Amino acid sequence: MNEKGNFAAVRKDIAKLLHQPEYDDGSAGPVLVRLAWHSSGTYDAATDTGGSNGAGMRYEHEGGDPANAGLQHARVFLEPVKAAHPWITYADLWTLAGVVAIKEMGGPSIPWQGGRTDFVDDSKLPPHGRLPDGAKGSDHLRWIFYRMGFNDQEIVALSGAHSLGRCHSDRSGFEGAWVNNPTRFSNQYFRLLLSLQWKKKTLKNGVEQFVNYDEDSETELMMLPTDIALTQDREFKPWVELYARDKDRFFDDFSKVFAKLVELGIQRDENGVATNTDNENGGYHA
Ligand code: ZEM
Repeated sequence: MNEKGNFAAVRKDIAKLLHQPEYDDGSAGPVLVRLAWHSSGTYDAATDTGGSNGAGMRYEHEGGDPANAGLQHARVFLEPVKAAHPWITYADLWTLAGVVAIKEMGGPSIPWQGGRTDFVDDSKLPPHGRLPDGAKGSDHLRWIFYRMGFNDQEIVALSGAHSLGRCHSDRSGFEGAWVNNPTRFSNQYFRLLLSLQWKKKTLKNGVEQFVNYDEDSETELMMLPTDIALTQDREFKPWVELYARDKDRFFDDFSKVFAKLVELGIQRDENGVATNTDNENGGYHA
């Protein structure tokens, strides 16, 4: 097989770079998941702008959005993969890396298809402020995620990605991890949201987040105000409860909604071949 379009080879190389003993909790996985999410999560369904096509984070307009602080680490991790498979677009590589990382960290298989373009269409550039602000509440979550075309159930399922990774005070201002094992994909985030007692804490930088206050717990865990909002909202809370008790249901729903996320703004013909692409990479299937 011609190497061009060999997404299986790319998947293998992504899986190989996840182990990063010097970085965070020893894995590039969580920050790669966040890269996939932020490249797609700028989508606005009403104007068909934003989304992963264009890989706009390579440039200052989108890369310089304060919401994307720290994601250069994820992009640097992936450079050797791009060098080894120069035919893949960055837009495909970044979304595929999230999908591979989730699987390698014990999460579900997520359907993924290639064909995203790196062509930057200036008329589709997302303004800053399209990504959610963790300091806010449920109204804000609905405002942000309804714009992309998600419903309440999907908002809660997507939020379960916070079983991965951590907050860094020099990136978002928040600090700490949501769960004790942040390189393992699980429904632990939902379980802890319901089982621990969360209290507000003001960090030295003035940022407010929630921390657990069980005296015997070894490490301090955290939740964003938006995470706590899921337990305080009548429509969101039943989904938190369901995903806390039914891990398989969470994995199924997460797989579907993450697949939908990385497809935002990608148009395909009846054979699944991407059509809003100006290069010849469209149409290869993983
Ligand atoms: Zn996150 N997220 N996110 N998120 N996120 C952070 C980290 C990670 C919100 C948010 O403000 C933050 C989704 C949704 C939402 C991940 C995945 C996904 C951080 C910490 C913040 C502040 C950044 C830092 O300091 O490095 C908010 C408000 C969200 C609205 C619901 C969705 C959806 C995700 C994927 C499906 C991941 C994996 C991380 C950990 C990154 C890392 O570097 O460890």
